[in-house]
Amino acid sequence: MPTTTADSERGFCRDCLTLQKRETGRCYHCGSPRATRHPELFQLHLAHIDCDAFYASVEKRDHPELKDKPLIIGGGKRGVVSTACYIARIRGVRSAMPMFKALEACPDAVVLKPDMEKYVRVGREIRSMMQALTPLVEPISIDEAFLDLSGTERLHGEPPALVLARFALAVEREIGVSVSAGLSYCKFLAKVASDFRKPRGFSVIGEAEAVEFLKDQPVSLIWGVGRVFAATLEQDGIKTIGQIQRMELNDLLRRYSSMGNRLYHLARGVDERTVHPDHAAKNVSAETTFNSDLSTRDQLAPILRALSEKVSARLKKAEIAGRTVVLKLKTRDFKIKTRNRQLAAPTRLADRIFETAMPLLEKELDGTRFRLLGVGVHDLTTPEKADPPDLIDTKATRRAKAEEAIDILREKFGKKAVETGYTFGQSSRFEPQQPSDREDDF
Ligand code: DCP
Ligand code: MG
Repeated sequence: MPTTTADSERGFCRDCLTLQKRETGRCYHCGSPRATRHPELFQLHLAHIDCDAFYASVEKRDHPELKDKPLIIGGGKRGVVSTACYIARIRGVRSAMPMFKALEACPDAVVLKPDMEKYVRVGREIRSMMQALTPLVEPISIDEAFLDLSGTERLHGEPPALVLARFALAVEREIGVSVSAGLSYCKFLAKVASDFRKPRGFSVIGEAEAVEFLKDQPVSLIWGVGRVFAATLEQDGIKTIGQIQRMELNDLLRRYSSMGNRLYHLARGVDERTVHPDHAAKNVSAETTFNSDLSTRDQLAPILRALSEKVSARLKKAEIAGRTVVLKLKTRDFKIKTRNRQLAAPTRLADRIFETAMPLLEKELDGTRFRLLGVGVHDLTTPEKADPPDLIDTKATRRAKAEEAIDILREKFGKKAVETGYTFGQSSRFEPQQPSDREDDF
């Protein structure tokens, strides 16, 4: 369906996919209120798709009698909410909320235990539908992915926006769950857009409006600005992205080093990251810069332990595992050292990551003062073959079992409920001052 400039000003209907001829609120063809209009609608190519209330949507599909009921997935061994349907969310239920609180907010909710195997299967079905649209699909988690649809217009006979809307309808019809899509010219804003009008959302952020759109948004919208870094920025008087837009690059670099660079560019809607197909990231890593330089085992080991736990948590959440453990150090004079070791089998356990990285760290402890420590896992793969029982080191198997038990307790009572010997009582001391991210390459 070739499009013209005139078409692009009119948009299309997300229900019948008819191009809109008039500037009316409803679709002139089917009367649906879901008509989408945007001046750049037919030029944009970068999409982010995220399923709506994913686990709950899958369960509602399989239990139609629950369609209009508040539904919570969680409980059982897990003491927290994994997700809640949008009806339960209106009543205040949120992911990661303790189950008793969720039931206080919504006593009539139906609670189902998660069926991970099923969700992984459905997630894969949706992923293969994405891969039929473009080879450039980058899964981020079980229910979300980036898609680069540039250059697919000839294949599909229509621009990316329509491909995306058609895809959303197909997932509803063929899989039975709904998705929200964001369309933009870069990853950062595509992801922001997909979160904009959930559920069944379709939001567009064009290049011409990006800076203006970002101006009044909170800094936490910026990819990589977590709770801790947002607090640092707030202490410095920076709350909105507009304030960052008015700052010089040099000033941001001086204040926040490499993160300053990211703030500067993303605040202006400049994001050059491309879509990497097949796996979510080349590696999963976490790092922290210290308030003052550190050099001893006693100082560094607990930090390495905490970082290993962070990496492990991300691997577990993303349903991936990795075969190579990488240690990163930055010396006082900014020299970066990386050391790595390959494992016999992929891992996603904090204990294995830590036990592998610790000897690498010990070799570097010769009095050198370090300003940064990081740990990461490379050579990512699916988790099926991860962490087999260790026949040689039976202690490692016992520790792996203990870690599983700790994971369950943490989900039940919160992250800090169980601290290991290494991290006990130190959590607040090594909160990263520079947010680290799984897409940081090292
Ligand atoms: N999940 C979980 N624990 C969390 C967050 C999420 O177990 N703290 C699981 C359940 C979700 C799934 O991951 O269904 C996908 O996570 P999302 O953050 O995309 O949340 P939902 O898809 O549930 O809701 P939304 O419509 O906000 O995307
Ligand atoms: Mg989701």
